[in-house]
Amino acid sequence: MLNIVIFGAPGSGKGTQSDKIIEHYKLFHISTGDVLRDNIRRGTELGKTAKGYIDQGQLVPDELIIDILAQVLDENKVNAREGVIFDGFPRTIPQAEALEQLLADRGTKIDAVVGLEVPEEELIKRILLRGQMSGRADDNEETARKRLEVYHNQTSPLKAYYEQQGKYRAINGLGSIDGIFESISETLDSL
Ligand code: B4P
Repeated sequence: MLNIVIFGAPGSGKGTQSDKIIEHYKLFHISTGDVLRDNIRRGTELGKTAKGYIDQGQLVPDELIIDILAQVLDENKVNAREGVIFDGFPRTIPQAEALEQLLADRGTKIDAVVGLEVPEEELIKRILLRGQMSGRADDNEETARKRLEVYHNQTSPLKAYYEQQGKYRAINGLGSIDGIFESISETLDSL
């Protein structure tokens, strides 16, 4: 069983690389961003609450996202699967601690954290490009800069958190999508 977290700033390629990792390693994909956007599309109570935060470039509160994650883990019986890739979760230290507990309760753990490292101006460029194509409300310049600020303040401390546990694996997130995937697979195959 291989459980990994794909970690990085907004626009670093988490969703893009997750698709390739899932296909190759047959992992089960959990993207908290996708779960939230699906709820927004369906107009659920959760979606209405989440939209307010996402459109402002803020994180959805920890309690809410941790409950959602617990629900997704149980609905999909993840402890009986070959492995899971967590995409966009955890994004804060309390979320990381909760994930550790949720997995321990189910008899499993995180094996590695793949950190996609990309310079800030490239991140903004990618987000704006995606905004033009997808029309995602949070993919405009003002919100993108806010998301990056939130990332630096609340999410980036997780790098040191996982380094201390010896689980962090840095990947250069600049270059072709296939080239980056190759670096990721070399890392995962060496685990
Ligand atoms: P997410 O859906 O996770 O959005 P994201 O951080 O922008 O990453 P995403 O996966 O979509 O983008 P990617 O880097 O793949 O979260 C959205 C919002 O939901 C958050 O801001 C937050 O409000 C909320 N949320 C989600 N999880 C939460 C949590 N745990 N706690 C609290 N709130 C939470 O790709 C970006 C673009 O780059 C793509 O268009 C792609 O085509 C392009 N790209 C990828 N690789 C490339 C490459 N090598 N070269 C050039 N372009 C590339």
